[in-house]
Amino acid sequence: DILHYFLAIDIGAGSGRALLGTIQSEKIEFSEVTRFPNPMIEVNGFIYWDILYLYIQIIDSIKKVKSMGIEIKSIGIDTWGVDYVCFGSDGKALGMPSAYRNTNLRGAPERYFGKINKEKLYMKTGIQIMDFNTLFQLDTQLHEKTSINRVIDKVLFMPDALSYMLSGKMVTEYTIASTSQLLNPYYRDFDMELLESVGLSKDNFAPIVYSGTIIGETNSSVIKATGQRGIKVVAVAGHDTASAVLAVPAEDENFAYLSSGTWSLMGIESKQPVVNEVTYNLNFTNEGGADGSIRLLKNICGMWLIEKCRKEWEKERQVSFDEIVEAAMQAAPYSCFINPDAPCFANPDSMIDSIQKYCSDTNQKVPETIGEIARCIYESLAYRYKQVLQNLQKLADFPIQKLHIIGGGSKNNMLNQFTANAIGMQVIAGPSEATAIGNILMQAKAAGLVENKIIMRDIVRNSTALELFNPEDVETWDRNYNKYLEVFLEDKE
Ligand code: LRH
Repeated sequence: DILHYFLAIDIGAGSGRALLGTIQSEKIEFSEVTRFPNPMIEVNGFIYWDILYLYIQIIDSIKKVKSMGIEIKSIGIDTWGVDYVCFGSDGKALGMPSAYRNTNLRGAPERYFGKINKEKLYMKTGIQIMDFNTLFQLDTQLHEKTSINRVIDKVLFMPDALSYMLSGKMVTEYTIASTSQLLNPYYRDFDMELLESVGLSKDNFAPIVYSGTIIGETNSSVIKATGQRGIKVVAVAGHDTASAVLAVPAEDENFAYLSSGTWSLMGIESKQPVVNEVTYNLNFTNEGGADGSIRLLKNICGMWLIEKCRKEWEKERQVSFDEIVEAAMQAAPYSCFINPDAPCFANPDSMIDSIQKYCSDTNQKVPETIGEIARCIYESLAYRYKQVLQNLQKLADFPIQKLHIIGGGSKNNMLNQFTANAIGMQVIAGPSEATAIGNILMQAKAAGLVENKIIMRDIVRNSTALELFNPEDVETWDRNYNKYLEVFLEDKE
């Protein structure tokens, strides 16, 4: 058997990585090719993504693999959700793509509800209302009379845009499109009324394809730049969270997952969309899964809180994540709590100031040191997970017996233990590279090496070391949960 090499490009809203993977005798092996930053770049008060820089990172990773003497079978790209690039009828990009944390999106949903009311919109799409959903971004673009509006031919979501730059072929991959709030979750297709409401039609999007579809081959520009002959470009589960969920090392169906990175995405798998009064009031989302299942989940503000604080601490000196966790461990427990999802934490000028203001506004001890602030964040996250998990159990038609934590955040053993304590349930941590693994597995499927999700998950379990955390101190954690609830400010400004 010849060994096939798959190149997974996984780009989050902060950093990206390229991993090279192979699958052999029911095991996946992978190694990191490169890692690169993906900063939001502010120019004249507006934040952009640098799509050409991302393209160059992909080109460089192909070159690097080539210099190792390895032939790549295929390449697949996954990214964060909701953002997109607009193209003109000549196939050229219309400007730099806007980043979803732009403050011009504040209040965008409320303005949009004048067109289609909130409940009707939710019932049509089953998507959690968040300022930055593609629907609201496109509506804001229309409202602000952005100069490119008149010449938009196609809107491509971020992974599809990068695949197009590599292959010259345009597709709309289903999982990434499902983050847009433009799809009907039952038909898995665009909702015409929603498209019209933002001045677009189906012609403004490329045809929808499902994960595992081969889009084409790398084009002559890529061949010229890399010296590598044509490589297949595969539409993997383009939404990073969908790729991650595919790689949950679950043995059975009675689990919830937490994909932990800049965001904490907590949810369950469902065969059907769950869109009703309860999910509407809880603001749960129904995103598309890599295998056609539904990811019934909630976006929870995750490591963003720590990442932003760290940037501020680093103005004085270098502060590693290990140091932050160590300091948190030393700090006094249960001193103060925040609602990680309060709007004041979405993109504040200073995260530290915002956390301190939250605590003083709610008459709590105001955290000052790195350890105090980090402890406040980690404990509050653990309680937020408990709160969301309780709601998930109300929606699940099976008993949730364990929580799988995957993604970069799963390396934080202190938070894993806090989470197990708060939820009173076993936590299984790992793999931390779930997203890239899901990406590789989907390419392997396109190559005919693996058949379905069950086999994929067996492979993940066979190949990665998992860590178990059993609940401790449950009574104390339960008692302090009430304190968290008392200071829990709702998502209203
Ligand atoms: C996580 C993620 C999440 C989206 C957000 C914009 O990386 O894809 O699922 O909601 O980014």
